Amino acid sequence: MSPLCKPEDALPNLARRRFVAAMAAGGVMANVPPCVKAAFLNEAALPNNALSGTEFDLTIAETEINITGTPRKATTVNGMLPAPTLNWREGDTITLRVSNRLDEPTSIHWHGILPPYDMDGVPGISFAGIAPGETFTYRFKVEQSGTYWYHSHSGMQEQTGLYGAIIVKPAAAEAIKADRDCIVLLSDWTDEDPMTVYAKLKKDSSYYNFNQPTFSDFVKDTADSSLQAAIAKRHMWNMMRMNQTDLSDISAYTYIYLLNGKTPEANWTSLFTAGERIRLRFINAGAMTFFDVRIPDLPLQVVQTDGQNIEPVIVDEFRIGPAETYDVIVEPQNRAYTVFAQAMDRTGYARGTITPHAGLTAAIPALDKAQPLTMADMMGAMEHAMAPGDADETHESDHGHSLHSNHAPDQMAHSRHLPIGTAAPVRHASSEYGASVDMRVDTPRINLDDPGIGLRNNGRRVLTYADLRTIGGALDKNPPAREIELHLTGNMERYTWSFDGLEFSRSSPVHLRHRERTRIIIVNDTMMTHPLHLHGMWCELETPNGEFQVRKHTLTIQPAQRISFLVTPEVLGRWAWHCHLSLHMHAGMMREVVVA
Ligand SMILES: [Cu+2]
Repeated sequence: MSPLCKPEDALPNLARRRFVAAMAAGGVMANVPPCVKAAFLNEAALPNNALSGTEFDLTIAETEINITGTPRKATTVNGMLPAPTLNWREGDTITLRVSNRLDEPTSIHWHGILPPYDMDGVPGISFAGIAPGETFTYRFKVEQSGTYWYHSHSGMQEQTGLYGAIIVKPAAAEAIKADRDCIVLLSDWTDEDPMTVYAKLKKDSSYYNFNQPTFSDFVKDTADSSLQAAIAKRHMWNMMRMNQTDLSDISAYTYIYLLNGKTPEANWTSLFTAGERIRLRFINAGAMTFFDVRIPDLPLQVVQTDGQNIEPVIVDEFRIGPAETYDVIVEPQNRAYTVFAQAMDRTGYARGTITPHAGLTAAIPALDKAQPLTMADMMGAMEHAMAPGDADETHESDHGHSLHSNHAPDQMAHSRHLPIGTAAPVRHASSEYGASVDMRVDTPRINLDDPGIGLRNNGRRVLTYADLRTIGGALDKNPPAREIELHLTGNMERYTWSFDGLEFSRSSPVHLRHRERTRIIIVNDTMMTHPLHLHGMWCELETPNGEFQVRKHTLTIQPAQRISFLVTPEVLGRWAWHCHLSLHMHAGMMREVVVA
């Protein structure tokens, strides 16, 4: 038996019953060999079958699987969930024949890879999509290395399982030395039809939020402060029609969180030999979930993000947004460890085990307590929190009030615990003044050293963007020739999401000039964290002082935060730019970018 295999005897009875049931159902798990070939051991401890080389045949189909005990249909590649890992080599020209056996159009986007635009796989922007029964051939030269992934860019197919890892070996020697290589692909699964989930959120954006303040919270508030302050706090949040606990749109009420396709109960397990340096390649393929990852008792040396090597930094924990990747080196002792990835809203977790001996497990930590958003999360640097004119907004006043400026009670200013960077002036586009926008931030915070809601002052060393420094610096040292400012906007009640108050369907493309260094400023005018993915070019994040920080394909932007990054579009064509929370993209937080 391969040491990568979870010995079946060690599975809890329930997990085994489910496992056996899944096998009997002839579902996805039946297609996954119970043991990964030992040949992969020194390459990647893969979640399932890996495919290597330069020619690939990928068949997309609907497959019955059983994750929770109830059979459901998943969208699979070659019958698998997660989709097979693709092992590429930098410098190779890759051919991928993708066949669609669904009864709806499909597509595959190679996330973080920079191919010619018509190979990028976004229907309506890079190509027409792949019609049912059709085979589309992708072919491009791979001119980068590192940890990436791929997923459908059609409908809800990413949520229903169409995601897998891409590992690109460098043409030269691997700079990151490790004895063992292991993919840790995190995702979220729901037995509900994702369109039903979407419809519920459209009706009630807090449908899946069970962290909402209750009467007992109110009593606790009154004990913590004065009764009047508690009433004022409730009144203020109510008045703004915001919810302090609105950390995620979708919770474990419907989601089960997966690690390499396995439920916490099924406990994905990988064996190691004591004394080894292990490279863990974390990929967040979740459709709607931020994960906070740690391995209790094991320092994490972060060495790469989004496929780009960084100066190593040691932490205990890191937050990974949808579509981001982090490569981490660990040197475990001769004992078992739990790989613990709790959802940002603390309603559930994904979990796996690394162990030197089959059958060993380590304790599973308790979920952290959910922390409420602070006023700084909502409004940035506080002083002039809401834009003048908010009171004139054309909101339906079904709550008997409208969003109003200058009503932030003074006591809220004391509730912030985070370092707040110098506020920067912002410009709100005129399109932000409309029914698509229920909140604007005038004085956003600009610091990058905030780990984010739920991770502040938790007693652990938590990674922040201020810790990430790409080795070698910026790709293009030229100063920006021009600047573009865009705001992340939304209306929680309507569950619409947009850039500058314009949903994708109402927007026109952003134009960038070929090879022109451009600074892009993003202000998050919402109270949610958004992982923003720009196709076709690297985003080189700047420090608040305008110095190069890190090169990424997906930038997570916190509530009321302003960031700036530089791009040099090297590849002509049409590209997608969107929030990687799947339903935010569907609800309009997407733009086309034209490079000409
Ligand atoms: Cu978003």
